[in-house]
Amino acid sequence: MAGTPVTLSEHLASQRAAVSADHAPGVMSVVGRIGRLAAVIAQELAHAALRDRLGYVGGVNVSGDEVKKLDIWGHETVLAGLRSTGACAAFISEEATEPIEIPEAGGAHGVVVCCDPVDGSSNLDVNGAVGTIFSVRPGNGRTPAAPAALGPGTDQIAAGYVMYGPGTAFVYTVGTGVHGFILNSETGEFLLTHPDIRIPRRGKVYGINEGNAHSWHPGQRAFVEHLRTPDKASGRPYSLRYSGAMVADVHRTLLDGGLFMYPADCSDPAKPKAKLRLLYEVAPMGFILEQAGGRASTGTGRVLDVRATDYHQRAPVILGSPDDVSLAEEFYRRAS
Ligand code: FBP
Repeated sequence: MAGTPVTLSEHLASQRAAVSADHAPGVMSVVGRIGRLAAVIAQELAHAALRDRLGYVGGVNVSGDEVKKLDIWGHETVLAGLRSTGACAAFISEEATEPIEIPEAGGAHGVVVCCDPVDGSSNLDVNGAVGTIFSVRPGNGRTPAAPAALGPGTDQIAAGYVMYGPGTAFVYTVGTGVHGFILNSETGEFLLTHPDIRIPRRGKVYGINEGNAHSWHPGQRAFVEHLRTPDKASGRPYSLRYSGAMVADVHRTLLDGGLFMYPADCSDPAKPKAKLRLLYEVAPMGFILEQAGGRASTGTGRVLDVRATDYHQRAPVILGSPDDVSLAEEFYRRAS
C-alpha cells in the first residue's frame, strides 16, 4: 500500500459532511464503534475453539434458528459497545425478539441500529467465514425509538458489514460510495484498501443454495438454468460459488461482480416464504450494492422500496452486477 494508509476513523471524519448535521455525530460514533468491536470479535473468533466458545447454547431465536454461543456473545458485545456510545437510541438484533430501547441515549438525534451480530452462524463450528451486518436509521427522538426503523430501506443513513475471513474486512457506506478496509491486527486499526468500490456491470459467478431449486419461482429456475447454459458470446456458464454466509458471498460479489441470490420458497405460490431478514441482512446489503453501482432486487422490485412492518420480517434478494440483476428480473417477468 503506497503512502500513509488512511484509518477508518480518519475516513469517517472525511465522510461526515455526507450525513445530515443532526445525525452525523450519532452515525460517526456508531460506525466507528462497530469498527473497534470488529477487532475484538475477530480476536474472539480466531480463538473460539481454544476457549470452548463453539457449539450451541440450546434454544432457538425469533427466526427459529438454533442459537450458537458466539451468536449470544456477539450480540451482547455489540449491544454493550453501542450502549457506551450514548448515540444509539434502540438496538434491533437477530438475537433479540424485541428491540432493545436505550432511552438514556441519543436524545432528539439518537439513531436506531439494526444488526446481525454473527452472520453465517452455520459456518462457526467448521471454521468457515462469518460476518457482522449493520444498518443505521435516524431515530424519531421519542421513546420507544425502535419503530423509527419500520420504513423503506431508503431511510437508512449508513450501512456496512464486517467479514471475518483470512483477513478481517470492514465495508461501509453513508450514502457517498462504498469503502473497504482491512484490519491491521497488530494495531487493531482498519486501514483503507478499497476506496470507492465499483461493482462490474456483469459478472461470471453466481451464489445461491441450489438445494432449494425445487421451491423456486419458475422465473428463478429458468434464470439459473440460463446462467448454467454454455454460451461463449455471453460468458456463460457462470461458475457457482456459495459459502453459506451472506457476508462472504456479498463481499465476493461486490469485488468481482456477479450475483448473490436467496429467493423465496414458492412451494406455495400464494404464500412465498423468504429466509433472510430485511432490516439487518437484506436492506443494508441493498444500500451497499446500490452505492457501489450494483442493484438489489426482490425479483420483482427494488429491495430498498420494501417497507418494513415487522422487526424480523424476511425478504427475497437477488443482488449484484446491475446487468445480471436486470436479467434476473426479466426472467421473473417472462415467467409471471
Ligand atoms: P444467520 O447465520 O445470521 O442466521 O444468517 C443467515 C444465513 O446464514 C446467511 O448468512 C446465509 O446466506 C444463509 O443463511 C445460508 O442459508 P442456507 O443454509 O439455507 O443456504
